[in-house]
Amino acid sequence: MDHKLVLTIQDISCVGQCSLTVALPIISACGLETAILPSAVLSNHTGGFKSWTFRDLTDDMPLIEQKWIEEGIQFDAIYTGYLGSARQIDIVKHIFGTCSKPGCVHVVDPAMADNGKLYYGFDMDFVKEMAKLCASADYILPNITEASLITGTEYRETYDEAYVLDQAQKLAALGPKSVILTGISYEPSTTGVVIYENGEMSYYQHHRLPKGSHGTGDIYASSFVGALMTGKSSYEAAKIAADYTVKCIENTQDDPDHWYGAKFESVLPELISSLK
Ligand code: PXL
Repeated sequence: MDHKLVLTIQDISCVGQCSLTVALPIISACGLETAILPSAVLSNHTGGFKSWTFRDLTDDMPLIEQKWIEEGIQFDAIYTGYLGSARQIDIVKHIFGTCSKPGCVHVVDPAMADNGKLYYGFDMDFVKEMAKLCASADYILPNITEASLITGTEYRETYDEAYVLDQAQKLAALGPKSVILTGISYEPSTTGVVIYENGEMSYYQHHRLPKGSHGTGDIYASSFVGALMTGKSSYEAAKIAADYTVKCIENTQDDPDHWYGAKFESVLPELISSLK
């Protein structure tokens, strides 16, 4: 495998096992050089803690980009996660244009909502901008809440294959090469991921654990990027990432004190073996 340089753009939540503190170790563990562009620094994530600090780094982002342009630094892949504002989305689109090697893979996880609700601080203007970023990506990885917001269709807690196909087709019509829909569950005991590519939909189903964990979307997207950039197909990468995410949740579910994230670190060797 030749050496690959991956850039990931998202916040640093200092505590809470999400965004950059997940993406950097996971993608690095996959054997890929990982560069970061922090969009903000928070004391901890916004999903369940009482409060947090938020240092917005939006103004630094174009300055950092400019240095990379001057140095001729370009990336084999750019993966974006949680972004703090519509202006950051514009900056990211610009970076796609200036810092991509020819053939650079653009992966967008529109991390902004779950369980039928937008995360704290986001509104429909942000959703509109995120839809535009998805349009300029190669791979997008929304959950069903994010998909319904982006496509402007009704969010459903229970659904059938026709509903999921409709979401996937509408998302693909925006422009990405592949749509990976996460957390797709047709019956209570299982869940899975849908891969929609070249007009065809496939499904990888796996066991559903009774308790989810915060940050698993970031674990999923990071391990997907890791597997994809080590040469796996979209379907294989989607499957490897799903199996790894399940292991991370299994590794955490018996520890009630660990409510804020999933213990992904001690099962990293299993992710690495699945790439062989
Ligand atoms: O895991 C997504 C995420 C990332 N970053 C921050 C968050 C969240 C989800 O709540 O609050 C700051």
